[in-house]
Amino acid sequence: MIAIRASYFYIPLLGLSLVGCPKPSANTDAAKSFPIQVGVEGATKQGKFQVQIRSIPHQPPHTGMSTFEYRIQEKATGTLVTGAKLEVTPFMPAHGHGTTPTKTTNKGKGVYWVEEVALIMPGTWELRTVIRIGEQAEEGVFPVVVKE
Ligand SMILES: [Cu+2]
Repeated sequence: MIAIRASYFYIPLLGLSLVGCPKPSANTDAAKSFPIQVGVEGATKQGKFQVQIRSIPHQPPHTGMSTFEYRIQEKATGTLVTGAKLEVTPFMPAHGHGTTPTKTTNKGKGVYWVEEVALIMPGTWELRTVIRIGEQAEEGVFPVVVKE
């Protein structure tokens, strides 16, 4: 009886070892695949923009470097906002400190990437975000709970 159980136990393990570990993906645009599920969603303070935020390599993000994808729509009409400039300041209100992302890119179709965001410790952070179109600007504060 013990021998039979042992054989059931080992067969799946052998199968796994043949599959092996996935190779780490290259850091290219093509390799960046954000989750389908939205991580954080909210409106800017005056209600002009509706924002959906997703993150890689983890959602919710882990301590370390993350990339956030913003998808921005006009809240009233649902129109994708294509011509905006984003200024994102990650801030940890409980500790009074933040960090600065190094790269923000307009990817078109209402999608913007905020890359190389250093979330240096776990806990509740805010993505303090200014969305600017020409002379107009509106701020949104989007909370993110960062894991270990
Ligand atoms: Cu902190």
